[in-house]
Amino acid sequence: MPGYFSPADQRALAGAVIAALADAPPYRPSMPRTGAPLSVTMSNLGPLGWISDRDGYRYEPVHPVTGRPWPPLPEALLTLWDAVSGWPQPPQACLVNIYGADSRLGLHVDADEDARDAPVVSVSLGDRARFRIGGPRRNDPTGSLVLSSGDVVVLAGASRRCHHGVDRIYPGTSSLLPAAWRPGRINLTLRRVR
Ligand code: MD3
Ligand code: FE
Repeated sequence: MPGYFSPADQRALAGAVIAALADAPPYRPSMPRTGAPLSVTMSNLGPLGWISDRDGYRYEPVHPVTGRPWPPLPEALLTLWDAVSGWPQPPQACLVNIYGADSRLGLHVDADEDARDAPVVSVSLGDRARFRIGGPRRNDPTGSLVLSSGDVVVLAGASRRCHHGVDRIYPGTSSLLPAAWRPGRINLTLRRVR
Protein backbone atom coordinates (compact mmCIF):
# COMPACT_ATOMS: atom_id res chain seq x y z
CA MET A 1 0.00 0.00 0.00
CA PRO A 2 2.14 2.86 -1.33
CA GLY A 3 1.94 6.04 0.78
CA TYR A 4 -0.30 4.44 3.41
CA PHE A 5 0.99 6.89 6.03
CA SER A 6 0.92 10.66 5.43
CA PRO A 7 4.18 12.56 6.00
CA ALA A 8 2.80 13.82 9.35
CA ASP A 9 1.88 10.28 10.44
CA GLN A 10 5.31 9.00 9.31
CA ARG A 11 7.00 11.69 11.37
CA ALA A 12 4.94 10.83 14.46
CA LEU A 13 5.58 7.09 14.03
CA ALA A 14 9.32 7.56 13.48
CA GLY A 15 9.40 9.77 16.59
CA ALA A 16 7.62 7.15 18.70
CA VAL A 17 9.90 4.35 17.46
CA ILE A 18 13.12 6.35 17.94
CA ALA A 19 11.99 7.34 21.46
CA ALA A 20 11.28 3.69 22.32
CA LEU A 21 14.71 2.66 21.02
CA ALA A 22 16.35 4.75 23.76
CA ASP A 23 15.36 1.86 26.06
CA ALA A 24 16.24 -0.92 23.57
CA PRO A 25 19.36 0.26 21.72
CA PRO A 26 19.88 -1.07 18.19
CA TYR A 27 22.62 -3.70 18.15
CA ARG A 28 24.32 -5.68 15.42
CA PRO A 29 23.17 -9.32 15.40
CA SER A 30 25.53 -12.06 14.30
CA MET A 31 24.85 -15.01 12.04
CA PRO A 32 24.39 -18.47 13.53
CA ARG A 33 27.47 -20.74 13.32
CA THR A 34 29.81 -18.24 11.64
CA GLY A 35 29.18 -15.33 14.01
CA ALA A 36 29.56 -12.93 11.08
CA PRO A 37 27.75 -9.65 11.82
CA LEU A 38 24.73 -8.58 9.76
CA SER A 39 25.01 -5.20 8.01
CA VAL A 40 21.62 -4.21 9.43
CA THR A 41 21.32 -3.16 13.08
CA MET A 42 18.23 -4.34 14.91
CA SER A 43 15.99 -3.95 17.92
CA ASN A 44 12.43 -4.95 18.78
CA LEU A 45 9.25 -3.60 20.34
CA GLY A 46 6.45 -5.61 21.93
CA PRO A 47 6.26 -8.73 24.12
CA LEU A 48 8.71 -10.74 21.98
CA GLY A 49 11.69 -9.85 19.81
CA TRP A 50 13.53 -11.66 17.03
CA ILE A 51 17.22 -12.19 17.70
CA SER A 52 20.10 -13.90 15.94
CA ASP A 53 23.39 -15.00 17.47
CA ARG A 54 25.84 -17.91 17.27
CA ASP A 55 23.19 -20.22 18.76
CA GLY A 56 20.60 -19.50 16.07
CA TYR A 57 17.50 -17.46 15.30
CA ARG A 58 14.69 -17.20 17.85
CA TYR A 59 12.20 -14.97 19.62
CA GLU A 60 13.05 -13.77 23.13
CA PRO A 61 11.19 -11.56 25.66
CA VAL A 62 14.31 -9.54 26.54
CA HIS A 63 17.00 -7.52 24.74
CA PRO A 64 20.16 -9.65 24.26
CA VAL A 65 22.49 -6.83 25.40
CA THR A 66 20.55 -5.02 28.14
CA GLY A 67 18.59 -8.03 29.44
CA ARG A 68 15.54 -5.78 29.77
CA PRO A 69 12.09 -6.48 28.28
CA TRP A 70 11.47 -4.93 24.86
CA PRO A 71 9.57 -1.59 25.01
CA PRO A 72 5.82 -1.66 24.33
CA LEU A 73 4.43 -1.42 20.81
CA PRO A 74 3.38 2.14 19.89
CA GLU A 75 -0.40 2.50 19.69
CA ALA A 76 -0.21 3.52 16.01
CA LEU A 77 1.23 0.09 15.13
CA LEU A 78 -1.56 -1.78 16.94
CA THR A 79 -4.06 0.37 15.03
CA LEU A 80 -2.27 -0.39 11.75
CA TRP A 81 -2.33 -4.13 12.42
CA ASP A 82 -6.08 -4.03 13.13
CA ALA A 83 -6.70 -2.06 9.96
CA VAL A 84 -4.67 -4.13 7.47
CA SER A 85 -3.77 -7.60 8.80
CA GLY A 86 -7.18 -9.29 8.88
CA TRP A 87 -5.84 -11.30 11.83
CA PRO A 88 -7.99 -11.52 14.99
CA GLN A 89 -5.18 -11.36 17.56
CA PRO A 90 -2.71 -8.48 18.10
CA PRO A 91 0.94 -8.60 16.98
CA GLN A 92 3.41 -10.11 19.46
CA ALA A 93 6.61 -8.70 18.00
CA CYS A 94 7.82 -5.72 16.00
CA LEU A 95 11.28 -6.24 14.54
CA VAL A 96 13.00 -2.91 13.87
CA ASN A 97 15.57 -3.16 11.07
CA ILE A 98 17.87 -0.17 10.71
CA TYR A 99 19.72 0.26 7.41
CA GLY A 100 22.71 2.50 6.81
CA ALA A 101 23.97 3.58 3.40
CA ASP A 102 25.65 0.20 2.77
CA SER A 103 23.29 -2.19 4.57
CA ARG A 104 21.53 -5.02 2.78
CA LEU A 105 19.54 -8.11 3.71
CA GLY A 106 20.17 -11.33 1.80
CA LEU A 107 17.41 -13.50 0.38
CA HIS A 108 15.71 -15.47 3.18
CA VAL A 109 12.41 -16.90 4.39
CA ASP A 110 10.89 -15.85 7.72
CA ALA A 111 10.38 -19.24 9.37
CA ASP A 112 11.04 -18.68 13.09
CA GLU A 113 7.39 -18.03 13.91
CA ASP A 114 5.17 -20.89 15.07
CA ALA A 115 2.26 -18.81 13.77
CA ARG A 116 3.05 -19.68 10.15
CA ASP A 117 -0.34 -18.60 8.81
CA ALA A 118 -0.46 -15.14 10.36
CA PRO A 119 0.52 -12.29 8.04
CA VAL A 120 3.55 -10.04 8.47
CA VAL A 121 2.92 -6.30 8.15
CA SER A 122 5.86 -4.10 7.10
CA VAL A 123 6.26 -0.31 7.35
CA SER A 124 9.08 1.57 5.61
CA LEU A 125 10.42 4.86 7.02
CA GLY A 126 13.23 7.01 5.64
CA ASP A 127 15.32 6.37 2.55
CA ARG A 128 13.94 4.27 -0.27
CA ALA A 129 15.03 0.65 -0.70
CA ARG A 130 14.98 -2.02 -3.39
CA PHE A 131 12.95 -4.93 -1.99
CA ARG A 132 13.24 -8.31 -3.72
CA ILE A 133 10.77 -11.18 -3.51
CA GLY A 134 10.81 -14.62 -5.13
CA GLY A 135 9.00 -17.86 -4.47
CA PRO A 136 8.93 -20.65 -1.92
CA ARG A 137 12.10 -22.22 -3.36
CA ARG A 138 15.45 -20.42 -3.20
CA ASN A 139 15.94 -20.78 -6.96
CA ASP A 140 12.51 -19.45 -7.94
CA PRO A 141 12.65 -16.32 -10.11
CA THR A 142 12.52 -13.02 -8.24
CA GLY A 143 11.13 -9.58 -8.91
CA SER A 144 11.82 -6.33 -7.15
CA LEU A 145 10.11 -3.11 -6.21
CA VAL A 146 11.16 0.12 -4.57
CA LEU A 147 9.74 0.74 -1.11
CA SER A 148 9.41 4.37 -0.05
CA SER A 149 8.84 6.04 3.30
CA GLY A 150 5.24 5.56 4.41
CA ASP A 151 4.65 2.44 2.35
CA VAL A 152 3.01 -0.56 4.03
CA VAL A 153 3.30 -4.15 2.77
CA VAL A 154 1.08 -6.99 4.01
CA LEU A 155 2.64 -10.43 3.44
CA ALA A 156 -0.24 -12.87 3.77
CA GLY A 157 -1.13 -16.26 2.37
CA ALA A 158 1.42 -17.75 -0.04
CA SER A 159 3.65 -14.63 -0.03
CA ARG A 160 4.34 -15.23 3.66
CA ARG A 161 6.48 -18.24 2.69
CA CYS A 162 8.39 -16.59 -0.15
CA HIS A 163 12.08 -15.75 -0.22
CA HIS A 164 12.74 -12.03 0.06
CA GLY A 165 15.46 -9.53 0.89
CA VAL A 166 16.67 -5.97 0.49
CA ASP A 167 19.25 -5.38 -2.29
CA ARG A 168 20.18 -1.87 -1.24
CA ILE A 169 18.90 1.42 0.03
CA TYR A 170 19.06 4.69 -1.90
CA PRO A 171 20.85 7.06 0.49
CA GLY A 172 19.54 10.61 0.65
CA THR A 173 16.12 9.92 -0.90
CA SER A 174 14.11 10.93 2.18
CA SER A 175 14.27 13.77 4.68
CA LEU A 176 11.96 12.06 7.17
CA LEU A 177 14.41 10.79 9.76
CA PRO A 178 16.35 13.06 12.14
CA ALA A 179 19.87 14.01 11.01
CA ALA A 180 21.56 11.45 13.27
CA TRP A 181 19.68 8.67 11.42
CA ARG A 182 20.59 9.81 7.92
CA PRO A 183 21.30 8.42 5.49
CA GLY A 184 19.17 5.54 6.64
CA ARG A 185 16.03 3.49 6.54
CA ILE A 186 13.94 1.97 9.33
CA ASN A 187 11.76 -1.02 8.50
CA LEU A 188 9.19 -2.24 11.01
CA THR A 189 7.72 -5.73 10.73
CA LEU A 190 4.73 -6.64 12.88
CA ARG A 191 4.41 -10.35 13.58
CA ARG A 192 2.46 -13.03 15.37
CA VAL A 193 4.93 -15.50 16.87
CA ARG A 194 2.82 -18.09 18.68
C1 MD3 B 1 7.95 -11.56 2.64
N1 MD3 B 1 12.63 -7.20 6.32
O1 MD3 B 1 12.61 -8.34 8.76
S1 MD3 B 1 10.04 -6.09 4.94
C2 MD3 B 1 12.57 -9.12 7.78
O2 MD3 B 1 12.75 -4.22 4.54
C3 MD3 B 1 12.61 -8.55 6.43
O3 MD3 B 1 13.66 -4.82 6.40
C4 MD3 B 1 12.74 -6.52 5.08
O4 MD3 B 1 12.64 -9.27 5.48
C5 MD3 B 1 13.05 -5.07 5.36
O5 MD3 B 1 12.46 -10.33 7.89
C6 MD3 B 1 11.54 -6.68 4.22
C7 MD3 B 1 8.84 -6.97 3.97
C8 MD3 B 1 8.69 -8.42 4.33
C9 MD3 B 1 8.69 -8.83 5.65
C10 MD3 B 1 8.44 -10.15 5.97
C11 MD3 B 1 8.18 -11.08 4.97
C12 MD3 B 1 8.47 -9.33 3.35
C13 MD3 B 1 8.21 -10.66 3.65
C14 MD3 B 1 7.88 -12.43 5.26
C15 MD3 B 1 7.59 -13.28 4.24
C16 MD3 B 1 7.64 -12.86 2.93
FE1 FE C 1 12.16 -11.29 6.21
